[in-house]
Amino acid sequence: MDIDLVVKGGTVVTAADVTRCDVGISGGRIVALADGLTGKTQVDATGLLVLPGGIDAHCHLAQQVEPGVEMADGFESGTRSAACGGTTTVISFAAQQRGATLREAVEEYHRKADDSALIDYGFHMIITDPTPAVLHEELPRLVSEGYTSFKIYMTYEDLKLDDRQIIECLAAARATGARTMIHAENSDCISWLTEVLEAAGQTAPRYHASSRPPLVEREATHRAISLAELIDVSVLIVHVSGAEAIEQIRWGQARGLDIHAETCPQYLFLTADDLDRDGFEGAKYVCSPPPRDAANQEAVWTALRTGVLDVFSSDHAPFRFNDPAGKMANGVDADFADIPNGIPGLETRMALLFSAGVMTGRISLSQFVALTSTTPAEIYGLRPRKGSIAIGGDADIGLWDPEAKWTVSNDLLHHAVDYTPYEGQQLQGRCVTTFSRGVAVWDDGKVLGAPGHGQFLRRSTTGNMIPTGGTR
Ligand code: DUC
Ligand code: ZN
Ligand code: ZN
Repeated sequence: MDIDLVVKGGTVVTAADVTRCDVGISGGRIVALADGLTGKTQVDATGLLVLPGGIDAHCHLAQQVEPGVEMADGFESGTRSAACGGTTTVISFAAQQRGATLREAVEEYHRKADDSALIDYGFHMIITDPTPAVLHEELPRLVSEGYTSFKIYMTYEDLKLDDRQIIECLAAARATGARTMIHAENSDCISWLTEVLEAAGQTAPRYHASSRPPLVEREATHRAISLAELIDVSVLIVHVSGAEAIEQIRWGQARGLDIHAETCPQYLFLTADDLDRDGFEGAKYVCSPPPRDAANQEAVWTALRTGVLDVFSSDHAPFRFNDPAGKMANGVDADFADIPNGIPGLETRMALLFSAGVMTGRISLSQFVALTSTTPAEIYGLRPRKGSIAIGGDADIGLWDPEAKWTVSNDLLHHAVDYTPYEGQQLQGRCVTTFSRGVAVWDDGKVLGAPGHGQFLRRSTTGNMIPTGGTR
């Protein structure tokens, strides 16, 4: 067999197996898994782990937010940063403006991404205006074109849907096979708590956490799961922050409902104390739901280990700190409610979980692969092309050095944000080479990828009815 490239002598890890073998790559695909392969070129992977490229299924790039505020990363810097951290696919968002169509959103985000991305990408739609035309005419067409998932919000004035609208969206998801991601926080609780805190003069960044306590997330998570049960459709709860929401997810799963759930690095590595750093520093950690405390971090670890949480994404929402278009949009003593929500994390996502999860024995190597690549590929309709090291699949591969010790510093990262919330974290394990469809895009500390290499991914539907068959 004529093989273009052989990755030789590494330990190949999938969600099921850990095996010593060579990986043969031709035409951007994996064509052979065996010992003793030869090819036109070869890469020595002795002592390295050969992992499926990461799939970051939740990241915001070039997303329009409020007037005067800008995301630091578009598709070029965002995907560059992702690639340097071992990620080879991002699923970002195409956000519908109220009064506009989903089609307009998708076209707008294609214009932003198509010649810019260094790695492959897809879009989840964000539905903010679920009119009958949007749900019954546009959505089925877009799903058939490969936009097979959408996110809906239970909070944020310009994004949130009421229960009736959520029900309509879930029914449309069931009819089209689309996957629904839900941002579960109770909007009215947040606005009431925010008013109470502001009236008491409690406006520093640390009160962001007080305005969105765990019960706000717990109530909305329960409601989202109950509405999914009503419609008999699977849902995925995004960015789960701690024990109370996890209890609700476990409850839904134990009822036999097909509930998927995602968490993110901020809920393992940050706490509400970070929001209380000196001066305006706490603004660097403002994201929603907010980081909780050490006990909640442990609950998130347990839920990752036991499979209650099955997807690990970054929720990269990049705002520069020292910037009037970023965290300082409303000044350096802004009310917590006026600080743009979101933190960066595309490049550090996998290394943080690898170090604190795999190297400590909290999760196995195969669980790491499942959480960061295989399960998101499955849930979001990218299998069998993405998410594993398998013959016929894309040669999206990260070579990881499990011995590499390093300290996270923003100087080492490739995003366009001027800080990382993980500054100073000491890690073991690092992606040293990333291949996107057989092309090295990151190697030995150098970016080799080029904008425009990334391809748009049309995704399939994956079956989203819960196992009750509508009999409840
Ligand atoms: N919360 C979100 O829901 N999205 C982006 C960032 C954030 O903090
Ligand atoms: Zn969200
Ligand atoms: Zn998000």
